[in-house]
Amino acid sequence: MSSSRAQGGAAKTAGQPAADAGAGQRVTGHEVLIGIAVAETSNVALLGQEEVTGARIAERLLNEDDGVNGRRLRLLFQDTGGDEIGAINAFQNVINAGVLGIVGPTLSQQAFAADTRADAAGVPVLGPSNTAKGIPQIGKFVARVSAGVDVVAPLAVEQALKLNPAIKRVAVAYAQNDAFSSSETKIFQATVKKKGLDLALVQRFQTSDTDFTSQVTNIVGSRPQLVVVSGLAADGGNLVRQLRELGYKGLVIGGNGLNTTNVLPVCGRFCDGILIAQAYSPAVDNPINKRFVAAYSQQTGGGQPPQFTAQTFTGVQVFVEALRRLDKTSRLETMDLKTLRSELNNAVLAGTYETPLGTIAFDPEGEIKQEKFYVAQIKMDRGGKDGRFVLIN
Ligand code: 1QQ
Repeated sequence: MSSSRAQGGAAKTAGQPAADAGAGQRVTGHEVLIGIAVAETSNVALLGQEEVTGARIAERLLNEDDGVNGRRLRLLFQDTGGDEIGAINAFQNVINAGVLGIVGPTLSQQAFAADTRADAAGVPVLGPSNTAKGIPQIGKFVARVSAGVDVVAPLAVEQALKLNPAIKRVAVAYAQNDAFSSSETKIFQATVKKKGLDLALVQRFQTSDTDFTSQVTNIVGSRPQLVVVSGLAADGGNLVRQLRELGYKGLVIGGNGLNTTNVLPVCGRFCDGILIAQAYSPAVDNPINKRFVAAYSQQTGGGQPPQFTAQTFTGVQVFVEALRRLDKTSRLETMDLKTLRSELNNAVLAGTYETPLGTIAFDPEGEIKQEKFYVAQIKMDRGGKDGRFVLIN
């Protein structure tokens, strides 16, 4: 395995990257280093583990394709854990280790804290799963391959209305201590109103909550025909389970924080029917997605790649393709690290990429331009233990 691990755990404090980080250093040793700073531990690892898988597959396939014009791609993994301080430390560790760019972190909540540090140090960041409003605007060095809540979330509401055109009353619930959940719920609430539906209740919770008795009692009391949950996988899954246990029978939409099969053990048979909008389909018909799907399937004994795996693969791919292009106009070894990071950032934003997400590009602020989105519904097996995300549009 060619990937490696930065020194020091997520909890250890790394040195602050200097404002002139990388000045004087150069790419040497026929190797190109990219940092992967995502949640490998904590509750957020329910989402982050799928990202590690995507990065590893990208490293393998891109090296099979001659790496960066003959140089080996090496990924430097650093666990962020689930919070802001872990993300800041992980970013600082990989920056100090000399990465050219960073794919990470897992949560928008972490990105608002850590991306500012990378931006100040002049290190390009590609957010693999940072969908809150305002992420690309953090700074010039911050872009994302994860389409924002404003373009993705409304599709789930439209799908719910197709499945049940009689829906009139809607309750939304969101984790008020999480930046992504607070951002996504705004889009859901605006969509509900735009569709002429009645927003019967806005219920708050915390990502650390495990007992949702009072929240689900309020929700059921508001007599909704659709419940929309913006939270993360553990809390969101628990809320849905307790909502069903209390007898709610209508449709449920889960936001991007529930967008993983790791939610299935949390809500079990009560996950059945949850609608979740998707920025990825394994059926995308291009050569790179076919290779990606085959590699994932081989690795997992026949599984289909989930969205976060595809987005993280795409983040690594974008850096590598931008570096290949840049190298052809200015050889990487001729630039010092500071210049190279800055030129890489420009190259990332200038390119168009054929990826597992389809054809993508970026606007000048670093927002992804992506063409197609989907909606999946969770189908649980009879036993209620295993299940699948089935694309329904
Ligand atoms: C964000 C997200 C997360 C729920 C993805 C893991 O979309 O924090 O922006």
